[in-house]
Amino acid sequence: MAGRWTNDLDWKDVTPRAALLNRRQILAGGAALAASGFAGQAVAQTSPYSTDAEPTSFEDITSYCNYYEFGTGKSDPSDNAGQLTTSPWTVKVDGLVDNPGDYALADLLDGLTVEDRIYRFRCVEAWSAVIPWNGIELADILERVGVQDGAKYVAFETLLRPEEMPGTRFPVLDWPYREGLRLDEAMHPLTIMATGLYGMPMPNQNGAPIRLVVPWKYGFKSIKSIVRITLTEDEPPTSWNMANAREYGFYSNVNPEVDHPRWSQASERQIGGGLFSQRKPTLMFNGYEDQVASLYDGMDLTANF
Ligand SMILES: Nc1nc2c(c(=O)[nH]1)N[C@H]1C(S)=C(S)[C@@H](COP(=O)(O)O)O[C@H]1N2
Ligand SMILES: [Mo]
Repeated sequence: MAGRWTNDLDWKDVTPRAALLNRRQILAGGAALAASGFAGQAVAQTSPYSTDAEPTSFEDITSYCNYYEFGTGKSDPSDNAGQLTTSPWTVKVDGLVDNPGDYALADLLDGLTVEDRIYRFRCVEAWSAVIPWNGIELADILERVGVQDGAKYVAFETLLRPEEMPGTRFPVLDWPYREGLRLDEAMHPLTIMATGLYGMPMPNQNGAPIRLVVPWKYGFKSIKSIVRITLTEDEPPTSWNMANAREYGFYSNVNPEVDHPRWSQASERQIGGGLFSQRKPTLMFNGYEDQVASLYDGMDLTANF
């Protein structure tokens, strides 16, 4: 089988072509990628879940990153993640599931539909981007492994491999990086496991070979390079919450009305716009309010930040 995630083409080989991609080509990307033999049968249609905002350039998305396992500077991931071995890749699935096991990534994803999803992306640090992801709905993967009654949360873990991840030699966070979602958030069709962006395999610095994307939550919820998925009854511990519970809640839904203790969340700076680009207002649930607000009916979003 020839799924996109099994492709061993290095993203660096295709950067010049990527830099030329414009939005029309992204939308026509299905045909173009199929013609290039790149993406097998799994190339998608334009999704109703996609924004029509102009995507941030490939160059900006791949050079301004947060991936603390490779260092805390914005260019550390692009400088240091090239050495990460992403194949073979095994994902452990455990906890309250019918089919637990250590899955080769290609087996876990085999036959599932890879969709193009152009999503707004908002970091808790108040920068933002528009990213054309390629990914599989997490719900499809969870259905495959069989969620058992009693499961209420999904926990995720990132690879911890100090030989290849220089940042993990420092106790910046309690490694491995851990994140979690409530099961209904995980099952929401906006929630994807991304295997690529701009129609290319996921660049290492953006979380190769597979990372979570939850577009209505602050970016740190979108955990990279996932090696473990656990279905649990109790809310799982999460890295940023463990590091500073006062500043980083479990939910971390984008909310312009609830400020971070050290800065306002009312507006954001879109990356790639240059030093003097204007800030724009941050939207409730990052603009996904119509789709996700009902998940939080009756919840106090200030207390459950
Ligand atoms: N494993 C891991 N996942 C991570 C991070 C990290 O440091 N380690 N940073 C998070 C943060 S703070 C953000 S904003 C996004 C950044 O994703 P990007 O670099 O692809 O834009 O990844 C998130 N996922
Ligand atoms: Mo972030």
